[in-house]
Amino acid sequence: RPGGGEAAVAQERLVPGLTRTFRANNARICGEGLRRAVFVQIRDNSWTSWPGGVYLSFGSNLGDREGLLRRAIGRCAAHPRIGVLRVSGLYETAPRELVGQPDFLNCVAEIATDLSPRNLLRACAGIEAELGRRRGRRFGPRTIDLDILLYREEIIDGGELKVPHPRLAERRFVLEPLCELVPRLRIPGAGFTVEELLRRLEEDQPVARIAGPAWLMESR
Ligand code: PH2
Ligand code: MG
Ligand code: MG
Repeated sequence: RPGGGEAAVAQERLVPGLTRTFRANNARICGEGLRRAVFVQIRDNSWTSWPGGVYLSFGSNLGDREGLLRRAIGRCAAHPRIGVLRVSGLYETAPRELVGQPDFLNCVAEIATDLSPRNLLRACAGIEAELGRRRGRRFGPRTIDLDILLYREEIIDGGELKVPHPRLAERRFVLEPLCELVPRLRIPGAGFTVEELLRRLEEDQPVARIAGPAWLMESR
């Protein structure tokens, strides 16, 4: 049976909703090192583990932006097949691709899950819908957006699902928070690490880190 009690305690404090999920599943986070995972007790003496290494991006530029990000991460943590391992700081970012809309708040989280990429995409869409997202124009303003950035080492080129996220390498609002979590992770198919991609961005893309990872437990 894995240790990681301390990490689990830290995560319970970090992520609202995690306590409930984890007590219910009797799960433990095995925190240190690179291969982070969530261990879930499925019967009294049977454990399974969900590997981490799956990264989601969260964005909002309408309504209570911070509250919506908080609730989206809480919903992920409360999902019976998702554990939230780590969350980046909070970034206020100028809109990209479609300018002339309000500034976004963005962050990135590492999750552990046994959902397939396709089912994870469905879970993300479900959370967006629960939080009242209505589909508007492409790249336009939205109350809440959950995107799969990376699914471990997988490269997927399906119709509605492309992983790694196809615009990840051009977006400072994604690379900055991701770099907080995994600077030296090599993006599958790109040949560059997160840190290197960030250095290669030359255009001006205003992003401001307005809070560290503790933003999630602070009520501001
Ligand atoms: N999302 C978009 C389009 N443009 N710009 C910023 N700064 N942050 C976003 O999350 C974002 C965007 C489409 O999903
Ligand atoms: Mg998006
Ligand atoms: Mg999206």
